[in-house]
Amino acid sequence: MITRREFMEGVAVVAGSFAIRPQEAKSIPAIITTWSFGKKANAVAWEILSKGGSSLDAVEKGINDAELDPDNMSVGYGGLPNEDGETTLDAVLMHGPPHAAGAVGCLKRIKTPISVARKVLEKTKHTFLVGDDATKFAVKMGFKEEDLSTEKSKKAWEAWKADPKRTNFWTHDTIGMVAIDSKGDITAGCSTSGLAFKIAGRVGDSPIVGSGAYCDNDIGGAAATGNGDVMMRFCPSLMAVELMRARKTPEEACAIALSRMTAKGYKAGGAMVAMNKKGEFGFAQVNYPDFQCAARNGLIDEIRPK
Ligand code: SD4
Repeated sequence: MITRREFMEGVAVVAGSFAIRPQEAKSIPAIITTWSFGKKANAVAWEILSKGGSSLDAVEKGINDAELDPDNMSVGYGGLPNEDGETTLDAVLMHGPPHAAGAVGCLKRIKTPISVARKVLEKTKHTFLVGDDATKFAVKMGFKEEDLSTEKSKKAWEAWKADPKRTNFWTHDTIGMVAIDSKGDITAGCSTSGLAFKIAGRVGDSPIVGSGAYCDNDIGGAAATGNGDVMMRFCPSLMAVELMRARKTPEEACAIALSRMTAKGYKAGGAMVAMNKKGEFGFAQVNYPDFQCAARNGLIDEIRPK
């Protein structure tokens, strides 16, 4: 078991961990989403949750909002491409009641990977489909094959290609979302175009169950954003949920999960959001000072830290 002292030591190396005031944050339904654009995604999810809808629908539709936004250059349509100039997408959707997940990695030419992940979850006995074959599956399921690049994403790639000192870089917009509905059912999801200008074929942490997102219907859920090549070595979303099972608060769970990376000497940037069965929120970041997240329930609709 992790002691309070170990937790404090962990936090000392985690560059910031913040709590939403507890009295405002113990109400269901509720949603917590990575990054400030999560507020807009939460509004879509809240429409569903506030009318008694399911967390599965709320997380899918909330994430679709970011995927379909051409100005969000790290998720879905308009996401920054790989080094060959092609945008490839990763997503996972995990639903608490059946403890089931669907995921797609390196998905091409489909704008809404979280919805393809939902088809994997609901229509197959599998969990994870990848690459062109995942696209073929999506087309069979009725999705339209489309060009994912926008003028903006093409220009960004051309500028990168023309730069003799080019390197790939982290974009700050992977969407990770955890929701609990009025029945108390939990869903967690994550969707991204990943590392900008990555090597073709690279799949990050986002579509990996337990890494990009995870939930246990008895305990809560968590989602992660950041340097996925490092984060996936720690399965931080699974870890955060297990820490909540061991009675850590969501905030403590996120901070401890991230401190596992620093304890091994990694300086990679990463951030997490988590929510427990009571609808309490928490989040933390390490070497990711710009990180913000957005939480919503019947009492709050806010971005933290401010
Ligand atoms: C990845 N974790 O593909 C993602 C990137 C990310 O905000 O979170 N960006 O490694």
